[in-house]
Amino acid sequence: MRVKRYVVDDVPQALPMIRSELGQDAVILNTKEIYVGGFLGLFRKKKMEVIAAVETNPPLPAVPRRTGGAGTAPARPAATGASGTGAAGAAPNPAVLLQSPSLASDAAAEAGAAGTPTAPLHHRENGQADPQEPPARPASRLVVDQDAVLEEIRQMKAMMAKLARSRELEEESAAIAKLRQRLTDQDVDREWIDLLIDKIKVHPGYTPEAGRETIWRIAAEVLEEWVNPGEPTGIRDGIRVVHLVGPTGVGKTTTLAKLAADQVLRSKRKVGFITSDTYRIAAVDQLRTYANILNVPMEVVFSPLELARAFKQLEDREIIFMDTAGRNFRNELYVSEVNSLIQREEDCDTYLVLSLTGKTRDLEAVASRFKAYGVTKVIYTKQDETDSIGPVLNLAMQHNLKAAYVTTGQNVPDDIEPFRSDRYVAQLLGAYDDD
Ligand SMILES: Nc1nc2c(ncn2[C@@H]2O[C@H](COP(=O)(O)OP(=O)(O)OP(=O)(O)O)[C@@H](O)[C@H]2O)c(=O)[nH]1
Ligand SMILES: [Mg+2]
Repeated sequence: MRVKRYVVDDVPQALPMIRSELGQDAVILNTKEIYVGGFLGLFRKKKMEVIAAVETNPPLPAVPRRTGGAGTAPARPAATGASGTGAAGAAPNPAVLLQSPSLASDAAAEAGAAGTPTAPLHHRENGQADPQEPPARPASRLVVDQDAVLEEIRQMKAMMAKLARSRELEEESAAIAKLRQRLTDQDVDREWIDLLIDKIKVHPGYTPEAGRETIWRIAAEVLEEWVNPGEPTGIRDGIRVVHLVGPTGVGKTTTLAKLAADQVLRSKRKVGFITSDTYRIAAVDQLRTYANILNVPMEVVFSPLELARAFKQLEDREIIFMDTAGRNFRNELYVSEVNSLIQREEDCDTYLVLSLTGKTRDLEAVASRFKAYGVTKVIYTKQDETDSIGPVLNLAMQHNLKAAYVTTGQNVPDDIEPFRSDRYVAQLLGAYDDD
């Protein structure tokens, strides 16, 4: 056997040299990265070391040749069946030369372990493994390699999906891209933006060339349908008790005063107040001030047990507004506490009060807690303090929470209006020609 070492830039560069020097029957026994040249360990160049060999012994006449090639050399026996055949076994299969470097070196290593002719020469000459040679690859490494390949395939798939998505985004028309930007700025969740754009693209009025005006019109149509409560959400005529619940400082007491003033001044109903907010020192006084201004009676309750007494005191009232303490309603305990105060009869309504200045994720956390207790209507406050009103859409989509009122300032009773989906959507989308 003739063994030759080549130092090349890459394995393909060695192939013609091996073929011309060792012939068509040569096999690559091993490849590895090496560093050559340089000075004091610096500026060394990366090269590939390729060990190739060709069988020089006469062929065994009994073994038939499997593939074509030089014509006289017999085929290399299979690694498993040829264990112990020794150097005189057979010539290597020329096809090995065409394998990828890593596969060829793997094959060499495996064959080396089995003692086949593709093992390095000195392995077979003295019967002992050279301590400098890497040990034959164990089966467990094959499994590890397989896992690595699978992982690479998975990563490639994820990358392709990402590329496809970014390609889609690139191909989106300027008008759709503008809409996406507008809704992102409004804090609308990505999930609903994607869904909206999918809906727009299947709308009969849509064409890929559609300009902003058309896109905005279709978007408004879809969004209005999404946020439309479907049924009246404001205080109906037959309602007798209205509870306001919600986190600290969102404007519950102020909003209660606004709603009560509307009932007293516009609907001419007899109104009463109950407050259970004995938690904050000034809370009772705050509501009492509004009660005095509107000239309505007020009861204070310290526990759910006192509710019956309070309702009895206010039995001549046509509608009773009940204020509750603002608490950290991310805490389940506080939510269940306030819910023990809520009347559940047909003629009772509960509104969750949420400030639009809150972070979407916090609003969603509180909303999902109250939703578990059957609260479905929301009063959004402090719209005057923010430009982004996307959370209204997010909560409508995510938790099916219906907007009932929007408050737009501190003035009692003026700064409140019933929620209107068309007005909301117009504000959310802004003008289509805004730049
Ligand atoms: N800018 C603005 N401020 C508001 C609005 N509604 C209420 N506020 C103000 O928000 C602050 C808190 O209002 P409250 O009504 O006391 O809030 P609350 O939810 O009852 O507070 P707690 O009872 O302490 O939980 C007050 O300064 C209000 O004037 C609104 O729509 N816009
Ligand atoms: Mg309050």
